[in-house]
Amino acid sequence: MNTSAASSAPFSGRPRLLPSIHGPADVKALPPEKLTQLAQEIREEIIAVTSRNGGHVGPNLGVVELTLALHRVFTTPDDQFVFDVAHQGYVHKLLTGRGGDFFRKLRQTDGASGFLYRAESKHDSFGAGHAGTALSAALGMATARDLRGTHEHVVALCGDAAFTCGITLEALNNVVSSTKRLIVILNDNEWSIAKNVGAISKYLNRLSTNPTYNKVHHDLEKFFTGLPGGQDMHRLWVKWKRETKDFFVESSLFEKFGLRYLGPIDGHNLDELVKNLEFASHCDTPVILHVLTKKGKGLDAALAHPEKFHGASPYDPLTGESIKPAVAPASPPAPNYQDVMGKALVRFAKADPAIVGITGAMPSGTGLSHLATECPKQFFDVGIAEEHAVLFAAGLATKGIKPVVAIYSTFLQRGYDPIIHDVALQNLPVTFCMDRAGLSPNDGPTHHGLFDLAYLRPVPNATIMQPKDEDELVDMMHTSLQLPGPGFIRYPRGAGVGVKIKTQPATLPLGQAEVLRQGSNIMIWALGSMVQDALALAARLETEDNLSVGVVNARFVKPLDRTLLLSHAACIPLLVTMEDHVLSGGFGSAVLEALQDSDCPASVERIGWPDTFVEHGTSQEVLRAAHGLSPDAIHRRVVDRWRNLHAAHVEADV
Ligand SMILES: Cc1ncc(C[n+]2csc(CCOP(=O)(O)OP(=O)(O)O)c2C)c(N)n1
Repeated sequence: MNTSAASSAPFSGRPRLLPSIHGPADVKALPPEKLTQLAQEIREEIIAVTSRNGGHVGPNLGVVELTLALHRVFTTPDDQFVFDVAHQGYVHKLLTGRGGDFFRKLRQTDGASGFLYRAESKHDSFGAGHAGTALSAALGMATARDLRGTHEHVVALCGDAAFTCGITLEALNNVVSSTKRLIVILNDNEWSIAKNVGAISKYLNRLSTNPTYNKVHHDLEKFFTGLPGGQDMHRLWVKWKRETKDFFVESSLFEKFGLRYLGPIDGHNLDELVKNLEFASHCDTPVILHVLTKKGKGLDAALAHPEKFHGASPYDPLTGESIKPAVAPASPPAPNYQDVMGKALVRFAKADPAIVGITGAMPSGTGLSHLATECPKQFFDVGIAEEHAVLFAAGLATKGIKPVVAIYSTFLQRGYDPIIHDVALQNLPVTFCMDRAGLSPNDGPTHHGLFDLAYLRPVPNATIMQPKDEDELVDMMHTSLQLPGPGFIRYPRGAGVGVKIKTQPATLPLGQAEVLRQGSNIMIWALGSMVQDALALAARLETEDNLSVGVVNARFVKPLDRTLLLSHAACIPLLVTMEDHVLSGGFGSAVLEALQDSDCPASVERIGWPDTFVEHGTSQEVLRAAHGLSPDAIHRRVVDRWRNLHAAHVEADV
């Protein structure tokens, strides 16, 4: 099947099967000999759709047989599958009535989400987008089943990198004390987004490749379960192993946690998968099936470049090359914020060996791969372990190391307690680079970085900044690295503005905003990525509405430039705040609080995201329009507010 792009050659001429799969019952009804053809059609569909829309190519191509086997043995929605991250749920979607046009609009407005959602289908028993949640959630569901006295199966599907998450290990620690019936699938493809890291990953590798363990274990397992009263004999064997302290046959780590270990199992062999899942479904102890899969199976480019094809932008399925825009841009595209951050960190780290970078399994996504290549000793990938990343940084900082923790805004939510309890309370100098602050349009609500200001603003000792462009990002990193306590820098996904980056970064005066344009009717206080929009809005208000509009680049959310703010409030009739963040607790809230605290009555129009989870969508523009944040909608709101204000003033005068 490893043709360049899963060609249908072996089955050409046969009627296609996928269009007749409308739900799990159709999968079950298919004769076994047709499953290989169905698997191939699924791969073709995934490649066709992701090559156009982008998406999680490798993870899904790797679980085609596994998902088919799950639907052959179990029956959703009665039985429940909990997918970790849920980025590998495309096959499940195709088998549960979400194929056709809905799937072809994957990650687009009105199309299938790239993750699983309870609201999208009754076959999605639990939603996700962040890693490491499946085992805990599944354990909760299994325990609820036991409490309610029902009998459905609960299956947790976890990637090998999920076992680098503390939550997974916390759940593992609780399995046997919570339930007797839980099926855990360890989908081991040896990759996180990058190559999986850490001791557990090495252990899994030993477990799957140690021929002695496998052979002896497998043969004995087969022998005991094959005896009359197999389950009882198996129990005896497990007991004997425990009592002989694994002297003859080493137990897997999972057996030490009380789970029965089955494997390793070839994750592309449907018969073997079905047999093992059927066996697991009859076990009266929690079971873990160690399934070996190939990330990207069926697409040569994905097999050759697992990291790129973990989550890919649109690509040519034959060459694997990313698809460039049809019309070449007039000027070279601006670099991505992540690369600017990564390259700046290399410069800082080369100049100061005390500077280190920490990522939670996302070296490329955060731009830290530059540091990994250039200064490997100053680079740490701690796995999907954001809580640990923050604490690890705190520990480093106590010894004079200057850690830069690069974590997406949404994933830093995992590190909240150590941010308060360990970093901020002890006022430790740790710099946080929070990429993807703002929307992550195709990914949706699990990935939008819309809450970080609200969760960081109340934290004492925190300095919070957002740059207006990539040059200011470097200035902010430089500034943060000199702070006595924690500095948080948020910036959006994607390309910068295209400005030149100074050779020598500037130290920004703490808590000082920058006036970019003067105005006497309206002053727009814009944060970071909204500064360009604010400048465009100001120009439009001037030309179309004859208003004098100024723009401030706020730079700091905390400490806020109160002096400048109060001076504006004293003489400018309308203030507008603009931020790529929810309104609750965000930048506009900080402005309102500052004005209120100074008893300064001012009219403020706040522009930001509403109090709702923003769905996935085709683009920023589409989602902004859907939530009243398109440039036209913002312009209308500001003009309306100005007119109302003006009308109120006139009324007051008469
Ligand atoms: C809390 C959190 N941190 C980081 C990520 C980004 N992320 C998405 S998938 C992934 C790797 C998952 O690897 P694994 O569980 O082994 O599944 P695979 O993709 O290999 O099938 C990471 C790090 C995330 N989704 N959630």
